[in-house]
Amino acid sequence: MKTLLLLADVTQKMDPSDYVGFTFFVGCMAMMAASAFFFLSLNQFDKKWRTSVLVSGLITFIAAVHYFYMRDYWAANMESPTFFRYVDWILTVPLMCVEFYLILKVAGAKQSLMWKMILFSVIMLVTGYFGEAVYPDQAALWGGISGLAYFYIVYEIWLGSAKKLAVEAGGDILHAHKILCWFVLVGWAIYPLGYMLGTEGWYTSILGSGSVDVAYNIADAINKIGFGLVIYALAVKKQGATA
Ligand SMILES: *C/C=C(C)/C=C/C=C(C)/C=C/C1=C(C)CCCC1(C)C
Repeated sequence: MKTLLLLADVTQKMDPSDYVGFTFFVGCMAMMAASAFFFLSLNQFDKKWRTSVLVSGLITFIAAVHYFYMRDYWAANMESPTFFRYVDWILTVPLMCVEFYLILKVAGAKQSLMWKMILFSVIMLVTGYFGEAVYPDQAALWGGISGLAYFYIVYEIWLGSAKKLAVEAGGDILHAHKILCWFVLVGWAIYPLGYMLGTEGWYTSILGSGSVDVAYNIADAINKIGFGLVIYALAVKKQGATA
């Protein structure tokens, strides 16, 4: 009964012009549908590719659960759910690094590559959280440090050892790796842009202010679902080749 009343409360408060709340709702449904899609497809893959598709599903599923929390937090407080946002990212971004490792394993990728990428992704997110939530008057500084860690990840996959492994693997894997590289370079770049819209720094006079949540929600849909679909398509292709 209490839950029902709470839900009724939240529903009543939804304002038709609340486009931020709208993107949180769509985010919940999109992440949930994508998770169902990845999980229900698992049976068609053999063991080698099942793990990769399973991780795609875990990424969207973890995001779906956080989106339900973020949607309600937004509806109740009309304030960015920064805490839930970063908990989601600290779980899902390292899993995306694991995806790079999993598809490059055929070319002999070592676990050290995976841990290096995970470490830099954690540095990127922890420093970003400091700038957004803990020391907002030093947002530009923390965002800059976060950006360096981001560039390291970009370097590693575009030019570093991950790139070399992808070239060695060749074929479908190289092709998928390239698409994932574009996701990280372009799709992930939406996040620092959203960060700059939502915090104060040297960039504020150039960019102005805007909804950090709309930017993050659009970026999450592109990067989590799109990224997962690239892995799924690769698994389907490889499966066709071996079956
Ligand atoms: C599913 C969630 C993903 C792929 C989140 C990615 C987040 C980033 C690439 C965040 C990057 C940031 C910077 C590069 C600088 C400013 C602070 C951040 C954390 C927004």
